[in-house]
Amino acid sequence: MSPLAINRRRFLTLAGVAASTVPLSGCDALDGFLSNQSPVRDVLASANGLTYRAHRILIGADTLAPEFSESEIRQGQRPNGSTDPSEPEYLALKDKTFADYRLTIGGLVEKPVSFSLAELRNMPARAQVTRHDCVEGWSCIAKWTGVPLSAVLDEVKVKPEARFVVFHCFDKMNLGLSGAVPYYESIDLIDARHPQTILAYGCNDQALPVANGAPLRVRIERQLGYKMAKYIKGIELVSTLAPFGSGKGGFWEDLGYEWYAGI
Ligand SMILES: Nc1nc2c(c(=O)[nH]1)N[C@H]1C(S)=C(S)[C@@H](COP(=O)(O)O)O[C@H]1N2
Ligand SMILES: [Mo]
Repeated sequence: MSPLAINRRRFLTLAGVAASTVPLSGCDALDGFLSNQSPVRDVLASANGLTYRAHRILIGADTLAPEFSESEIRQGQRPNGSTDPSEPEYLALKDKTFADYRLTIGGLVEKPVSFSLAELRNMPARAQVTRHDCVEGWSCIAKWTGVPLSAVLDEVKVKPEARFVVFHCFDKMNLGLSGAVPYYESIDLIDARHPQTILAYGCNDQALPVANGAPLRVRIERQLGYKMAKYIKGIELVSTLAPFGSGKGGFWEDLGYEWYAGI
Protein backbone atom coordinates (compact mmCIF):
# COMPACT_ATOMS: atom_id res chain seq x y z
CA MET A 1 0.00 0.00 0.00
CA SER A 2 1.39 3.43 -0.86
CA PRO A 3 1.85 6.01 1.94
CA LEU A 4 -0.84 8.08 0.27
CA ALA A 5 -3.31 5.22 0.59
CA ILE A 6 -2.52 4.82 4.30
CA ASN A 7 -2.93 8.52 4.92
CA ARG A 8 -6.13 8.60 2.98
CA ARG A 9 -7.57 5.67 4.91
CA ARG A 10 -6.51 7.15 8.23
CA PHE A 11 -7.99 10.49 7.34
CA LEU A 12 -11.27 8.94 6.29
CA THR A 13 -11.37 6.80 9.45
CA LEU A 14 -10.88 9.88 11.60
CA ALA A 15 -13.60 11.70 9.68
CA GLY A 16 -15.88 8.70 10.26
CA VAL A 17 -15.15 8.63 14.01
CA ALA A 18 -15.94 12.33 14.34
CA ALA A 19 -19.26 11.87 12.61
CA SER A 20 -20.22 8.79 14.60
CA THR A 21 -19.80 10.42 18.02
CA VAL A 22 -23.19 12.10 17.64
CA PRO A 23 -25.30 10.15 20.18
CA LEU A 24 -28.38 8.21 19.16
CA SER A 25 -31.10 9.10 21.65
CA GLY A 26 -33.04 5.93 22.42
CA CYS A 27 -35.22 3.86 20.15
CA ASP A 28 -36.93 6.73 18.37
CA ALA A 29 -33.78 7.57 16.47
CA LEU A 30 -33.25 3.95 15.48
CA ASP A 31 -36.86 3.38 14.46
CA GLY A 32 -36.75 6.46 12.29
CA PHE A 33 -33.33 5.58 10.96
CA LEU A 34 -34.48 4.79 7.46
CA SER A 35 -36.90 7.68 7.09
CA ASN A 36 -35.70 10.52 4.91
CA GLN A 37 -36.22 13.08 7.68
CA SER A 38 -34.14 11.23 10.28
CA PRO A 39 -31.34 13.28 11.90
CA VAL A 40 -29.15 10.16 11.79
CA ARG A 41 -29.57 10.19 8.05
CA ASP A 42 -28.41 13.80 7.88
CA VAL A 43 -25.25 12.92 9.80
CA LEU A 44 -24.62 9.97 7.47
CA ALA A 45 -25.27 12.19 4.50
CA SER A 46 -22.81 14.88 5.60
CA ALA A 47 -20.16 12.28 6.44
CA ASN A 48 -20.74 10.85 2.98
CA GLY A 49 -20.29 14.30 1.44
CA LEU A 50 -17.01 14.68 3.32
CA THR A 51 -15.79 11.29 2.08
CA TYR A 52 -16.70 12.22 -1.46
CA ARG A 53 -14.92 15.57 -1.34
CA ALA A 54 -11.87 14.11 0.41
CA HIS A 55 -11.55 11.43 -2.23
CA ARG A 56 -12.02 13.84 -5.08
CA ILE A 57 -9.27 16.09 -3.69
CA LEU A 58 -6.84 13.29 -2.80
CA ILE A 59 -7.36 11.14 -5.88
CA GLY A 60 -7.28 12.75 -9.30
CA ALA A 61 -10.24 12.14 -11.59
CA ASP A 62 -8.23 9.77 -13.79
CA THR A 63 -6.18 7.86 -11.20
CA LEU A 64 -6.35 4.19 -12.10
CA ALA A 65 -7.15 1.33 -9.74
CA PRO A 66 -4.31 -1.23 -9.55
CA GLU A 67 -4.31 -3.84 -12.30
CA PHE A 68 -2.86 -7.32 -11.83
CA SER A 69 -1.37 -9.98 -14.06
CA GLU A 70 -3.48 -12.94 -15.17
CA SER A 71 -1.31 -15.26 -13.06
CA GLU A 72 -2.72 -13.56 -9.98
CA ILE A 73 -6.23 -14.85 -10.72
CA ARG A 74 -6.69 -17.70 -8.25
CA GLN A 75 -10.32 -18.68 -8.67
CA GLY A 76 -13.54 -17.70 -10.41
CA GLN A 77 -15.11 -14.44 -9.32
CA ARG A 78 -16.84 -15.24 -6.04
CA PRO A 79 -20.58 -14.62 -6.59
CA ASN A 80 -22.35 -12.43 -4.05
CA GLY A 81 -25.74 -10.78 -3.54
CA SER A 82 -28.21 -11.88 -6.21
CA THR A 83 -26.70 -14.83 -8.03
CA ASP A 84 -29.66 -16.35 -9.89
CA PRO A 85 -32.48 -13.86 -10.54
CA SER A 86 -35.96 -15.38 -10.74
CA GLU A 87 -37.84 -12.43 -12.25
CA PRO A 88 -39.86 -13.66 -15.29
CA GLU A 89 -38.48 -10.96 -17.61
CA TYR A 90 -34.96 -12.12 -16.80
CA LEU A 91 -35.74 -15.83 -17.08
CA ALA A 92 -37.24 -15.31 -20.55
CA LEU A 93 -33.99 -13.69 -21.74
CA LYS A 94 -31.80 -16.30 -20.01
CA ASP A 95 -33.77 -19.11 -21.70
CA LYS A 96 -32.49 -17.86 -25.05
CA THR A 97 -28.95 -17.26 -23.75
CA PHE A 98 -29.67 -13.52 -23.89
CA ALA A 99 -30.03 -13.42 -27.69
CA ASP A 100 -32.99 -11.01 -27.29
CA TYR A 101 -31.32 -8.83 -24.67
CA ARG A 102 -31.14 -5.12 -25.34
CA LEU A 103 -29.53 -2.51 -23.12
CA THR A 104 -31.70 0.60 -23.14
CA ILE A 105 -30.11 3.99 -22.53
CA GLY A 106 -32.34 6.98 -21.93
CA GLY A 107 -32.99 9.99 -19.77
CA LEU A 108 -30.94 13.13 -20.40
CA VAL A 109 -29.37 12.06 -23.71
CA GLU A 110 -29.73 13.44 -27.26
CA LYS A 111 -30.18 9.98 -28.81
CA PRO A 112 -32.01 7.45 -26.60
CA VAL A 113 -31.08 4.05 -27.96
CA SER A 114 -30.88 0.35 -27.19
CA PHE A 115 -27.97 -1.96 -27.94
CA SER A 116 -27.87 -5.72 -28.46
CA LEU A 117 -25.02 -7.70 -26.92
CA ALA A 118 -23.52 -8.15 -30.38
CA GLU A 119 -23.50 -4.38 -30.87
CA LEU A 120 -21.86 -3.86 -27.48
CA ARG A 121 -19.22 -6.48 -28.32
CA ASN A 122 -18.47 -4.66 -31.58
CA MET A 123 -17.67 -1.42 -29.78
CA PRO A 124 -14.13 -0.70 -28.57
CA ALA A 125 -13.27 -3.27 -25.90
CA ARG A 126 -11.16 -3.08 -22.78
CA ALA A 127 -9.91 -5.94 -20.60
CA GLN A 128 -8.58 -5.43 -17.09
CA VAL A 129 -7.48 -7.69 -14.24
CA THR A 130 -8.63 -6.01 -11.06
CA ARG A 131 -9.46 -6.73 -7.46
CA HIS A 132 -13.08 -6.65 -6.35
CA ASP A 133 -13.48 -5.54 -2.73
CA CYS A 134 -16.77 -6.39 -1.06
CA VAL A 135 -17.86 -4.42 1.98
CA GLU A 136 -18.44 -7.80 3.70
CA GLY A 137 -14.68 -8.20 3.91
CA TRP A 138 -13.54 -10.34 1.01
CA SER A 139 -11.64 -9.57 -2.18
CA CYS A 140 -11.26 -11.41 -5.45
CA ILE A 141 -9.04 -10.81 -8.49
CA ALA A 142 -10.65 -11.38 -11.88
CA LYS A 143 -10.29 -10.37 -15.50
CA TRP A 144 -13.15 -8.30 -16.88
CA THR A 145 -13.84 -7.56 -20.54
CA GLY A 146 -16.32 -5.02 -21.80
CA VAL A 147 -17.00 -1.74 -23.51
CA PRO A 148 -15.91 1.46 -21.76
CA LEU A 149 -19.00 3.25 -20.50
CA SER A 150 -17.55 6.49 -21.91
CA ALA A 151 -17.77 5.04 -25.45
CA VAL A 152 -21.43 4.19 -24.91
CA LEU A 153 -22.11 7.66 -23.48
CA ASP A 154 -20.48 9.25 -26.52
CA GLU A 155 -22.88 7.30 -28.76
CA VAL A 156 -25.98 8.61 -27.00
CA LYS A 157 -24.64 12.15 -26.44
CA VAL A 158 -25.15 13.12 -22.83
CA LYS A 159 -27.04 16.39 -22.31
CA PRO A 160 -25.23 19.08 -20.29
CA GLU A 161 -27.78 18.98 -17.46
CA ALA A 162 -27.07 15.27 -16.73
CA ARG A 163 -25.10 14.68 -13.51
CA PHE A 164 -25.52 10.99 -12.71
CA VAL A 165 -25.73 7.62 -14.43
CA VAL A 166 -28.36 5.30 -12.93
CA PHE A 167 -28.16 1.53 -13.52
CA HIS A 168 -31.49 -0.31 -13.38
CA CYS A 169 -31.23 -4.06 -12.75
CA PHE A 170 -33.46 -7.04 -13.44
CA ASP A 171 -33.19 -8.57 -9.97
CA LYS A 172 -35.33 -7.60 -7.01
CA MET A 173 -34.19 -7.64 -3.40
CA ASN A 174 -36.50 -8.82 -0.65
CA LEU A 175 -37.01 -6.28 2.13
CA GLY A 176 -39.29 -8.42 4.28
CA LEU A 177 -42.56 -6.66 5.07
CA SER A 178 -41.82 -3.83 2.65
CA GLY A 179 -41.79 -6.32 -0.23
CA ALA A 180 -39.24 -6.66 -3.03
CA VAL A 181 -37.54 -3.69 -4.69
CA PRO A 182 -35.35 -3.64 -7.80
CA TYR A 183 -31.59 -3.40 -7.31
CA TYR A 184 -30.28 -0.13 -8.69
CA GLU A 185 -27.11 1.92 -8.44
CA SER A 186 -25.73 5.26 -9.56
CA ILE A 187 -22.42 7.03 -10.13
CA ASP A 188 -21.40 10.54 -11.15
CA LEU A 189 -20.10 11.38 -14.61
CA ILE A 190 -16.49 11.46 -13.39
CA ASP A 191 -16.64 7.78 -12.48
CA ALA A 192 -18.79 7.04 -15.53
CA ARG A 193 -16.09 8.41 -17.83
CA HIS A 194 -13.18 6.89 -15.90
CA PRO A 195 -11.09 4.72 -18.28
CA GLN A 196 -11.59 1.57 -16.16
CA THR A 197 -15.37 1.93 -15.94
CA ILE A 198 -16.66 -0.70 -18.35
CA LEU A 199 -19.90 -2.48 -19.12
CA ALA A 200 -18.57 -6.02 -18.79
CA TYR A 201 -19.91 -8.96 -20.81
CA GLY A 202 -16.91 -11.20 -20.10
CA CYS A 203 -15.25 -12.55 -16.96
CA ASN A 204 -11.99 -14.54 -16.95
CA ASP A 205 -12.18 -14.97 -20.75
CA GLN A 206 -15.68 -16.52 -20.64
CA ALA A 207 -19.09 -15.00 -21.26
CA LEU A 208 -20.14 -13.32 -18.00
CA PRO A 209 -21.75 -16.09 -15.89
CA VAL A 210 -25.28 -15.65 -14.56
CA ALA A 211 -23.91 -15.72 -11.00
CA ASN A 212 -21.79 -12.64 -11.75
CA GLY A 213 -24.44 -10.57 -13.53
CA ALA A 214 -25.06 -11.92 -17.05
CA PRO A 215 -25.48 -10.62 -19.59
CA LEU A 216 -24.05 -7.23 -18.56
CA ARG A 217 -22.67 -5.69 -15.37
CA VAL A 218 -20.70 -2.57 -14.65
CA ARG A 219 -17.16 -2.45 -13.27
CA ILE A 220 -16.23 0.73 -11.39
CA GLU A 221 -12.79 -0.21 -10.22
CA ARG A 222 -12.19 2.50 -7.64
CA GLN A 223 -15.33 1.73 -5.71
CA LEU A 224 -16.63 -1.04 -3.45
CA GLY A 225 -18.41 -4.10 -4.81
CA TYR A 226 -21.98 -3.04 -4.18
CA LYS A 227 -21.62 -0.12 -6.62
CA MET A 228 -21.01 -2.57 -9.49
CA ALA A 229 -24.54 -3.30 -10.61
CA LYS A 230 -25.09 -6.75 -12.14
CA TYR A 231 -27.97 -7.82 -14.43
CA ILE A 232 -28.19 -4.36 -16.02
CA LYS A 233 -31.49 -3.79 -17.76
CA GLY A 234 -31.18 -0.10 -18.54
CA ILE A 235 -29.09 2.98 -18.01
CA GLU A 236 -30.58 6.38 -17.33
CA LEU A 237 -28.86 9.78 -17.35
CA VAL A 238 -30.38 12.03 -14.70
CA SER A 239 -29.87 15.36 -12.94
CA THR A 240 -31.08 14.16 -9.53
CA LEU A 241 -31.25 10.83 -7.69
CA ALA A 242 -34.35 11.80 -5.72
CA PRO A 243 -36.94 9.92 -7.85
CA PHE A 244 -35.32 6.48 -7.46
CA GLY A 245 -35.87 4.12 -4.52
CA SER A 246 -35.63 6.16 -1.31
CA GLY A 247 -33.59 8.80 -3.12
CA LYS A 248 -30.10 7.88 -1.88
CA GLY A 249 -28.77 6.62 -5.18
CA GLY A 250 -28.77 2.85 -4.77
CA PHE A 251 -30.33 -0.19 -3.13
CA TRP A 252 -27.70 -0.37 -0.38
CA GLU A 253 -27.47 3.40 -0.07
CA ASP A 254 -31.20 3.49 0.67
CA LEU A 255 -30.39 1.21 3.62
CA GLY A 256 -27.61 3.48 4.91
CA TYR A 257 -24.47 2.62 2.95
CA GLU A 258 -22.37 5.44 1.52
CA TRP A 259 -23.19 6.56 -1.99
CA TYR A 260 -19.54 7.34 -2.67
CA ALA A 261 -17.83 4.05 -1.84
CA GLY A 262 -14.33 4.97 -2.98
CA ILE A 263 -11.41 2.69 -2.09
N1 LIG B 1 -28.05 -6.37 -9.54
C1 LIG B 1 -27.24 -6.61 -8.50
N2 LIG B 1 -25.99 -6.10 -8.54
C2 LIG B 1 -25.14 -6.32 -7.50
C3 LIG B 1 -25.54 -7.06 -6.35
C4 LIG B 1 -26.86 -7.58 -6.35
O1 LIG B 1 -27.29 -8.26 -5.40
N3 LIG B 1 -27.67 -7.35 -7.44
N4 LIG B 1 -24.64 -7.24 -5.32
C5 LIG B 1 -23.51 -6.32 -5.23
C6 LIG B 1 -22.45 -6.75 -4.32
S1 LIG B 1 -22.66 -6.44 -2.66
C7 LIG B 1 -21.27 -7.26 -4.76
S2 LIG B 1 -19.97 -7.61 -3.72
C8 LIG B 1 -21.08 -7.57 -6.18
C9 LIG B 1 -20.81 -9.05 -6.34
O2 LIG B 1 -20.45 -9.32 -7.66
P1 LIG B 1 -20.02 -10.80 -8.00
O3 LIG B 1 -21.23 -11.67 -7.74
O4 LIG B 1 -19.59 -10.79 -9.42
O5 LIG B 1 -18.89 -11.14 -7.07
O6 LIG B 1 -22.20 -7.24 -6.98
C10 LIG B 1 -22.89 -6.09 -6.60
N5 LIG B 1 -23.89 -5.81 -7.60
MO1 LIG C 1 -20.56 -6.58 -1.74
